[in-house]
Amino acid sequence: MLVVYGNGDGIFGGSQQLILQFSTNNGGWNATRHERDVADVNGDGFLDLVGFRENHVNVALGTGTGFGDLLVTQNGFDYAGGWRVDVHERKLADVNGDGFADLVGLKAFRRKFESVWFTWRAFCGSL
Ligand SMILES: [Ca+2]
Ligand SMILES: [Ca+2]
Repeated sequence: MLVVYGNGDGIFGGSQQLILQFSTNNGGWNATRHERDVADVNGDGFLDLVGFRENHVNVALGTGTGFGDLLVTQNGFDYAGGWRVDVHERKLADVNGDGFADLVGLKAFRRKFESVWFTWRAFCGSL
């Protein structure tokens, strides 16, 4: 994953690779099957990487200068669970206002709005 930091005046610097995972060559990510997004899932103010994989959701916590190891944080919302990049919407947003990004999904064929209150501490203890 590449990041280009902004200078605050609309000018961006050079790109930096902050993590090797979350790519086709490192982890087998496939853009037609696996959606990737950024959100602050643990409420520390740093954006984290979130990837919807074949059988689970991966998160790599952001540090401001890089990312930690990939964590498996959620079963479901994944390809095996019927979620398709070209059909279903998956978003990250703080739905319940607790400061932690939640997983929000829309499966059009079911006409049902699904969401998971992403309670980070419940998944990961006292990180
Ligand atoms: Ca974070
Ligand atoms: Ca939340």
